[in-house]
Amino acid sequence: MNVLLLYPEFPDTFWSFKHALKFIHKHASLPPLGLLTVAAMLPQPWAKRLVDVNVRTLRPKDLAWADLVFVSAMIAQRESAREVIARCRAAGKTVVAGGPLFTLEHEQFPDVDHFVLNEAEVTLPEFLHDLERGGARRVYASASLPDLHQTPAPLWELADLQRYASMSLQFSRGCPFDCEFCNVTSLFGHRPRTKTTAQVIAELDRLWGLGWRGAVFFVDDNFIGNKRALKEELLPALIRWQHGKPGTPLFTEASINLADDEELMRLMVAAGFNQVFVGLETPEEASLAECNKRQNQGRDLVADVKRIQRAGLEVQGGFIVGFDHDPPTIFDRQIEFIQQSGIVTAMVGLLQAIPGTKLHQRLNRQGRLLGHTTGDNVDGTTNFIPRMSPEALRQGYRRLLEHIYSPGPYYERIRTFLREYQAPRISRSLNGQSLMAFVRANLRLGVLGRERCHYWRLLLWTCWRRPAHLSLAVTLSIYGHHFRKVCRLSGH
Ligand code: B12
Ligand code: SF4
Repeated sequence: MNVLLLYPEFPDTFWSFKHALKFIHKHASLPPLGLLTVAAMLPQPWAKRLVDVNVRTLRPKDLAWADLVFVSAMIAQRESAREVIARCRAAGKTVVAGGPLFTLEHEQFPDVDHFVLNEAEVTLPEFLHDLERGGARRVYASASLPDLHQTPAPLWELADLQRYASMSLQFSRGCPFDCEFCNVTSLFGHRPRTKTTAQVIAELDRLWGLGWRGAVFFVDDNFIGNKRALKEELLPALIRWQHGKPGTPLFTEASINLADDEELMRLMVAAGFNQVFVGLETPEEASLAECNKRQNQGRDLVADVKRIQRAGLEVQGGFIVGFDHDPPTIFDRQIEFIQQSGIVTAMVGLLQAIPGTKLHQRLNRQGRLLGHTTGDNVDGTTNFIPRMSPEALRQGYRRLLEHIYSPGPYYERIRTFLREYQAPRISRSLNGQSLMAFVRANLRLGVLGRERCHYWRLLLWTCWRRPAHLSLAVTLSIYGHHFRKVCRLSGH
């Protein structure tokens, strides 16, 4: 059996980092970990190939080779998923689909032969069993949440690793919190289910064995969901694993209560973490209460962010506007919040209601749903009737983005951050690739870019005040170029 693993294209968004990746000659940020994990669960004798449309085109001969095509996608890839499925159909191939997009809306894809939904650890064995007997059903779904101890290591060797900026690895699924808009708990539950430390170390060894020397993203929904397992087992093992190696920078996602635990932050930094994405959402307490973001309520969120930065972790932040309790002043308050916190990579999205979430259920009950979400919460659209007038929301959102990504405030935020940031134990190493990125940045941002004065001022300031962070200052300047491009902002 020849199985083609097919990953549709992401739109050009904040998350694609497309305009930043050009500086380091990479095609995509991360490989499709779900498909690589599923590949490892397929019968060993089957031949497997991966086509990630984000890094290379799907050719007719790829389809001609395949007996079965396995497609994975999240909502943001919906359009590209439709296109590639239509091509498979036209080529007469049997299509098997799974992953978050299909788990939520499989009935929208009449051209798919088999849906293997939810977590493949549960649904795939039954599908394979039925397929072998020639009687596979159309839909395989299950509400049970598997133990990850049996999850095999992803087959990274199927991917052309050099085309990606980072590798991804998963330690846990699920999150103890219950934010109303979030899809994680409806898909993966509240109890964080973890792999064993031995599994994680074996996966890192495998990446190392394949020659990977770059950063690794722990794609956990909330890395600190099980603090005891981290402190007692995983982080000490990661510290030992890094020992004697040049250092693999790690990054992840966590909730803000990370700021309360000095020991956890210290161990994470010692283990190689230098970046963490935190859902901050909003400075408006009533909106935090509305979306049940309990862990963010009643805190000084700016002080929390600075504590994490001082520990040696760069904080990337998720912010949302469009809550029912957002006052008209929310846009200015978000701007102030983001500028003060020194969160350079601030992903500000308009609230969207993803099917399966409590938010979706509530808006449905209230008769406020307007249709599908695009799955891209930074494209300026929403799929429900907001309390604020839609025009005020759209204009306020646009103004917010224009402000925080325009060069003045953006470069000012980099300085605010670098003033606070404690150099991590393992930082981005300087190599040929980063030197080339530096040369390109000098040309693209420092000569051709309208932001050139801000760029050179930042570099001079960094050399003088925070010389150890020069490479980081350049990286963040490059990200700014990407954000301005996707927001279609000028370089002024
Ligand atoms: C890494 C990640 C990303 C990366 C993706 C990079 C990449 N190349 O894959 C990036 C940063 C680009 C990203 C972006 C976004 N993401 Co994202 N992301 C994740 C995250 C944290 C991990 C994904 C992962 O690798 N998981 C590990 C693998 C092993 O799990 P998996 O893919 O689910 O696969 C399992 C099953 O689904 C199944 N399976 C998967 N595919 C297939 C295929 C077949 C054929 C079969 C049989 C089975 C199967 O088997 C696997 C093993 O059980 C997930 C959360 C999560 N826990 O999954 C969110 C998640 C997928 N993202 C989500 C969202 C909402 C987004 C954003 C919209 C964020 C935002 N707020 O703007 C953007 C959208 C993209 C854009 N605008 O361009 C949602 C998905 C919503 C949805 N239903 O589509 C998730 C679930 C998180 C959440 N908040 O709810 N994301
Ligand atoms: S803390 Fe993050 S992952 Fe957990 S429920 Fe809230 S938004 Fe989802």
